[in-house]
Amino acid sequence: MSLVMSANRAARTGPGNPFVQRWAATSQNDSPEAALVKDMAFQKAQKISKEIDENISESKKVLDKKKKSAQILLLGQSESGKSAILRNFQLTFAPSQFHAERPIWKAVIQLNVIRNIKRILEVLTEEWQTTTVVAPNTRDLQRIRLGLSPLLFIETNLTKMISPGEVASQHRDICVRPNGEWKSLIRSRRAGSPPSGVSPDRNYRLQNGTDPTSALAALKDDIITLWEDPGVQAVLKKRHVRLEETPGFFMNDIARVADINYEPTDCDMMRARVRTLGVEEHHFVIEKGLDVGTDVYVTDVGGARSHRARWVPYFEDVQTIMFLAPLAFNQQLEEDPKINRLEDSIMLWKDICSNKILANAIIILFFNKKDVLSATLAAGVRVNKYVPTYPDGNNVDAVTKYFKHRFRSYHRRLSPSERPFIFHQTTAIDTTEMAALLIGVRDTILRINLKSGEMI
Ligand SMILES: Nc1nc2c(ncn2[C@@H]2O[C@H](COP(=O)(O)OP(=O)(O)OP(=O)(O)O)[C@@H](O)[C@H]2O)c(=O)[nH]1
Ligand SMILES: [Mg+2]
Repeated sequence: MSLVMSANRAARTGPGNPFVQRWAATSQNDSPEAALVKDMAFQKAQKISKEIDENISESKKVLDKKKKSAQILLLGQSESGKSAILRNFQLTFAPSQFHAERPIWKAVIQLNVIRNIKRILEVLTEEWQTTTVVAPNTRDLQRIRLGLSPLLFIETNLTKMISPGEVASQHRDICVRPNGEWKSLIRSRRAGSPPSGVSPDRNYRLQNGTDPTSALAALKDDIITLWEDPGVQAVLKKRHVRLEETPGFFMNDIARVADINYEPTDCDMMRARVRTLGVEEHHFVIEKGLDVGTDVYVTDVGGARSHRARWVPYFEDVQTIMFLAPLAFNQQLEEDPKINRLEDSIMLWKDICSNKILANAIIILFFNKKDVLSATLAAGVRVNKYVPTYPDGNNVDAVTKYFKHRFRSYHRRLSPSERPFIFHQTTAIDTTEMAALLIGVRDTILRINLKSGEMI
């Protein structure tokens, strides 16, 4: 839009404009000084105009390139998996760019782990303060808690590096500055890790405790003892703390993640949790295959309720929306625990389908977090306890079929004009499954854009 405006502005002010020509033409009545001044002014105007033309031509090139590329907008509530899908896009189509970010995601995962541990210690402390019953191993656990205290210092340092300005533990999730600024900060400020293979003794590691890798390696055994202790598990259960269900949960992988030589796997990088604030525009170039060199633009948004008003300026001209709706029928929104997650997704879906600005956009629906749905149903949680209208059938296929039908009927009824209903069920942390699916999705997008007359 701004490019079109500047093009118009240039047409109005450029040297080809008759008004400019008329104004600049030297009148026969002008004195030689006046003629000179006018001539200089004309040359200046021409120079500025040439610069504007060059800028416009550059901007047009960018715009044309954007038109010929895939442009995708990711929408959905917070924690629905938008950023994880974006990372899968990178891994599938621009793997070297994705893998170059491994050290960044390592720092994020370490902070995720430390916040997991901190949460456990907080719950234990609350328990010890409010109960008079002393379990036989309480003293051992208290000793472990004391031994893990250097992690608080590491947490502060990591938070400063990843998310400057945020007070450690202000939020459960890591919140970062938009548009990759945080990644550049980590690259420039990352503390050096000990050389691979070097395994210094515990004291050495603690003295060098500002390095999260060494500190976690030194404390690994204590962290495992803490997490695997049946008493600790019982306290977490009693206090309804389901760490396994929180994003960025790595406690079951601690032996691996706290190893001195730890390098995140692709799957770890999908599971790392960073909350998106505002709107982030990502660009990458397809590195291999038939579309090598094609540009992909993906816009990722913060899904929390307070962020949604910021999506609207990005609706104009959008071709494809990927809408993520995990079937989290038994969960509440983190930002507003009175609201059921699935109900929120349905409301949002209705808003997006009926939005007139998005009338020409293709919306691809993803029921993400299939693995979580599967585990929830396997644990015996019944859908009709939360959704009274749900008929019987507590298995993934039946639940998916029911909600797919509901989402499809809103799509058909509320879309301002007819458009295809495209649906996938996904597990964004399964990189192999996602790669195959995203290649298919990319083909669908290109096919639809070609049909609608767009040059791809
Ligand atoms: N188990 C499981 N976890 C997932 C899946 N998809 C995403 N996650 C995890 O869920 C958490 C939240 O995912 P994000 O991609 O950060 O969610 P988001 O929609 O970008 O959230 P906001 O940035 O707050 O809007 C992350 O830790 C992801 O790794 C999935 O299919 N299965
Ligand atoms: Mg996000």
